[in-house]
Amino acid sequence: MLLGRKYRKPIVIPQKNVKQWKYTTCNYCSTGCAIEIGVDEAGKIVTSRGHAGADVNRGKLCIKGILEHELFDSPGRGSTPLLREKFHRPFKPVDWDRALDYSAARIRDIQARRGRDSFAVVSTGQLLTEEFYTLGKLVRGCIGTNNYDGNTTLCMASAVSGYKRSFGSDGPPGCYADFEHTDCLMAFGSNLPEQHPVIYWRLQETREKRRFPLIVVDPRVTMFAQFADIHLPLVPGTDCVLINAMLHVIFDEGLEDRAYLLAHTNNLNELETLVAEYDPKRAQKVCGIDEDTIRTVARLYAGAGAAMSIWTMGINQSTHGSDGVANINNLNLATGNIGKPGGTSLSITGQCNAMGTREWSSCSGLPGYRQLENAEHRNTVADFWGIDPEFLPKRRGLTQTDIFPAIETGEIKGLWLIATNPLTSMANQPRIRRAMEKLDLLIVQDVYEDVETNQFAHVYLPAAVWAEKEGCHTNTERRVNLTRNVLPPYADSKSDFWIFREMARRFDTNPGIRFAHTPEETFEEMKLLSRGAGRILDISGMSYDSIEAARGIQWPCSEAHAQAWRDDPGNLKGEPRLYTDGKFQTANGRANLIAVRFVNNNECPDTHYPFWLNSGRVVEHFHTRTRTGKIGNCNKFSPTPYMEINPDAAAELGVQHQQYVRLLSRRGDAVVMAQLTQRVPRDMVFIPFHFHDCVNRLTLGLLDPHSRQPAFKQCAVRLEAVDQREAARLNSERRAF
Ligand SMILES: Nc1nc2c(c(=O)[nH]1)N[C@H]1C(S)=C(S)[C@@H](COP(=O)(O)OP(=O)(O)OC[C@H]3O[C@@H](n4cnc5c(=O)[nH]c(N)nc54)[C@H](O)[C@@H]3O)O[C@H]1N2
Ligand SMILES: Nc1nc2c(c(=O)[nH]1)N[C@H]1C(S)=C(S)[C@@H](COP(=O)(O)OP(=O)(O)OC[C@H]3O[C@@H](n4cnc5c(=O)[nH]c(N)nc54)[C@H](O)[C@@H]3O)O[C@H]1N2
Ligand code: SF4
Ligand SMILES: [Mo]
Repeated sequence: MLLGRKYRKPIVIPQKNVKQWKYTTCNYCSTGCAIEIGVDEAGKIVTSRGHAGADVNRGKLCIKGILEHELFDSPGRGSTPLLREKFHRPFKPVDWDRALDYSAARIRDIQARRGRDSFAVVSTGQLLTEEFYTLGKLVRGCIGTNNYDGNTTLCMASAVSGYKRSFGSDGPPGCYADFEHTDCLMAFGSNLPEQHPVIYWRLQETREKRRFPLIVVDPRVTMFAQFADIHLPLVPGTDCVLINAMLHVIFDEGLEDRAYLLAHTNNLNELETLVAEYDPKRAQKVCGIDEDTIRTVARLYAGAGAAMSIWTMGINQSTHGSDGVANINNLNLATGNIGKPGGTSLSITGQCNAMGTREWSSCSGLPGYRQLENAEHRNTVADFWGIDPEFLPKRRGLTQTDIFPAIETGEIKGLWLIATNPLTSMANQPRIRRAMEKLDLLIVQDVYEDVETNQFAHVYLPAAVWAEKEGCHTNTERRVNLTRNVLPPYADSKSDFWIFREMARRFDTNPGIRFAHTPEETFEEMKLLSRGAGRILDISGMSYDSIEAARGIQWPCSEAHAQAWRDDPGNLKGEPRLYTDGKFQTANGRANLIAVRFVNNNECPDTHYPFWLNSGRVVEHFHTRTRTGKIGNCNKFSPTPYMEINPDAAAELGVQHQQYVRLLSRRGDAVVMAQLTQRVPRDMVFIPFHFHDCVNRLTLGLLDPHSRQPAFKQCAVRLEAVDQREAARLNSERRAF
């Protein structure tokens, strides 16, 4: 055998013959990486690369982004609209006119018989911003139902609610560059290296140059926890107790930034009085983190020159989601860490354009962070759209998690699902299935015909995906970035933008309403709605060309910013941070401190169901796998539904590594493969939610009272042995791509 360097074959990167690189933004997670798609002489897509000049990713991509261009012609794509009168009959292919005429007629019929709100619309965080705006205009201005929401209720609702309660407005105040300035970073319920790999890389890069403490709060020993200086494996659902105890120490030891608190906040007394009750000695018994560690972490955080918090679903998806967010904001306000470099409270967003839907879709309000409850806002938007202000509802309608129960009760008869797959992604799947069976009309608008929810559809509308379309996303740090149209839609699928405009033509409710012809014209229209004194969500200084030239621009970005670029063309940027002057969007301009009392209202393990059921994600897959499940190299790494279980718990139950196990909850059962690992404590199992007929057959999904977001991560299950051959058979019958 020949050994040694000189005998090794050199690595050769095959020549891809790229003729042109086209500019896009990744369509998976909210990191917002800029991707260039390589097209050859014949116009065929041959490869992708991260854009080296984009500040977000600086040339990097994760596995999903690198392979994303493979999805354009992946199996299961919808090629033509489909129609059937009853969902158990076979679908028939129809042309677009027939599908849209039928849909519009049925919507009008349901609304005529049962009232406008008996038809509901549930969208997503995965369309382009211009599409969100157009959908909002269609739903609010033409169809006129108030039961209109997005899957962001499963995802970001608690962050939105917490931001609004604390700061008077949605909008994450920080940015990735804060990593370069912070002296202490605390991450709550986020597994950054797997779920936002490129944000993690940005963080890691700064930590290699300059050490500062990284504290990770997660009941699991995630990859993030393994890289942390301090890992706090708290009892699920008790983050508020931990934070209250930290605040107790901070006030008790006089470590707070009293000058900031007195100048810029409301309710200081209430907060101080409440946290006085949360002595670490008592708190440790609830949150499972010992008193000394709580004190150490509190002192580290308050003592750092600048400290920042980030969080994701471990906080949001809880019955204390909104309170958790408000309490993280409390911690940052108390230590003077808002709106300063390295001092911030930064919610890490989920989907690629979950921010875009919050900003522009009119789901929970009106475009540009306007509110239905505010008469002036209703008038402005109605006037701008050319509709009667009285046509707009005066308060928000049902959230996604309340729409499904309203289908059960018969209050809602028709549903339009756009780019979301609730049959797999919502808690308590048996109940969701029963609700769907009850619908008189279900319209599913998705890129994939084989999306599970389509089982119950009457109309299927095939949508174009990602760079088959053109438009913007907003990422976690408020950066608006562009996807250029690279290729035409697959087969006879159409862009969501086209579908919304065509649907609008079929409603003559408000004859004055007009829809722009292209996404770029739509963006120009949105700019007009975004400008104005005191508006933080200002994009009026941006244009498609300037966004591409800057590889993404953060809002607020006003006409004054645009003028600054004209004077100094190298300087294309918006504002990296919000609230730098300590002025907030509340009535008196001060941030609200919110005293958060902990009530243990979760489904906790007991003698019948002794394990916590925790759920989340793995790096290779995205959500319900409609996309990544079709991409060979993503699927290969994680093909099987599995659970993490602690080896000691497994030994006690006689469960072997890679054996199949049945899990039971009060809702249903699921069969998964056991992966023995110390990542989870002895009383917990963790299951990625990517697989159909799996974890969401078990989850309960109790709702947060403020945000209506489900507690996906705190449920109780027990384990049972299962016949291995039967389980293997069941498993191979699952959808395999
Ligand atoms: N690869 C990949 N990346 C993704 C996605 C994907 O599907 N795949 N989805 C995107 C989307 S939409 C989202 S929302 C984000 C989600 O991103 P993350 O929130 O980072 O991911 P999750 O795995 O859902 O949950 C994070 C952690 O919360 C922990 N946790 C559970 N209960 C608690 C608790 O009570 N307290 C605390 N502090 N932690 C707890 C879990 O153990 C888990 O490790 O990822 C985005 N990025
Ligand atoms: N147990 C458990 N459940 C969870 C979670 C958890 O942590 N645990 N996390 C929750 C979270 S945070 C989220 S965000 C949700 C996600 O839940 P879903 O939104 O239901 O999941 P996706 O698989 O992303 O569904 C998006 C659908 O949109 C389609 N699509 C993609 N791009 C386009 C497009 O451009 N146009 C159209 N029309 N369709 C498109 C895709 O094919 C896919 O079918 O799941 C939630 N469910
Ligand atoms: S980190 Fe997120 S945005 Fe970046 S390539 Fe991966 S999935 Fe796409
Ligand atoms: Mo999400």
